[in-house]
Amino acid sequence: MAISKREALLLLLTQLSFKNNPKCPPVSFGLRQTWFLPIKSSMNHWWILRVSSRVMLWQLRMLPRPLGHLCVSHGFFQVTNHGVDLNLIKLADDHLDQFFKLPVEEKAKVKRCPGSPYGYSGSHADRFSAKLPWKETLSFAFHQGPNPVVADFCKSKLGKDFEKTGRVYQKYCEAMHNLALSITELLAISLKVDRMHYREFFEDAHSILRCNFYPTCQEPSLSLGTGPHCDPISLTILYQDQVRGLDVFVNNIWQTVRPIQGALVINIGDTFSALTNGMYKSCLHRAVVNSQKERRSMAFFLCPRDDKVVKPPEDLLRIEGMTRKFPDFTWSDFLRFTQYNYRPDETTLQKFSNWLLSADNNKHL
Ligand SMILES: O=C(O)CCC(=O)C(=O)O
Repeated sequence: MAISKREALLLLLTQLSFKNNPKCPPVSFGLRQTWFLPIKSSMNHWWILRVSSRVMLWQLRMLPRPLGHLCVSHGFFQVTNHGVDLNLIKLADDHLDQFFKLPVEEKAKVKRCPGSPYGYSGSHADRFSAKLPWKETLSFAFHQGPNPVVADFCKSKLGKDFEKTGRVYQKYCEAMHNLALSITELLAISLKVDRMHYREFFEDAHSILRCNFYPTCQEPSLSLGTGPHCDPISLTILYQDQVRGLDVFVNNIWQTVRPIQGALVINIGDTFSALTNGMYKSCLHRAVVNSQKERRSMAFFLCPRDDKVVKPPEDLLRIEGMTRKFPDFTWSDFLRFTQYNYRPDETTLQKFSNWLLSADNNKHL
């Protein structure tokens, strides 16, 4: 990647503060005040670069460059100083236990129905007949509107005791939705397309919050919390507690995403990858378990409204001189396709495209 003299000078000046972190591929940068620039070294090692506030203006100009670079490579990064109230994140984490420590018969009141992504599931047993994940999940549907959908869900299904929990997750989803829109803006800048293009596309998003609880496991080497998969959705914002568990498959090896206090892990999903005509990658990842400590995480999945047509902006195709890699599709069709298959992986989007384009496609999944 060619860089200007000024950028080269900046890199040179700041090399002293480089922190070599080969085990941690996803890099961090802040959306406010303190910025971390991701730089990939020639040895495929990843660096976290903390840039002092004195070079703020340069950072603003430079951020989209490395951001684009890592999205082309694997699409995982961490954000600090993201503006989401850390007390809200802590509160949401605290409320996980209030639900997951309930007796099984109570949790079963919100049991996920087959085919639905919402509600409680102990190990996704309804979807998988083998290699069951070592985890429990609670998922909520979220969209902005006059009714607080998450709070209403908790209240109606779990009763009065969970009204506060519902309000916490409602606020959490609203904060994640806003952050997700800001990130789509940064991604648009990094792609040199109209800054508002993706923000407007996702403004009426119908997203999902999935809370994950991974109990300790006596035989962690024989089990996985979440098996290897790619996210079919658009963007994931993951909060993970301080227990390591998230791995990303980069450069043909599994690499741990080390938890950073206060940071959120962002990754590109298949649908956003399609919105960039495959330029930005949706990468295989998994969650491992351990015998010592329980682990908690919350994944906010940004999804387009069901009927929105997913296609890359014309500007991008023109700037990059690309031809279309995937046909137009709607999120609801893609979601249904993934539900009828095993875990989505790096081949799923292409298989879906092939299916859409195939002559015998009668559009009935
Ligand atoms: O818990 C994690 O770290 C990852 C969870 C995940 O990948 C998922 O819920 O899809």
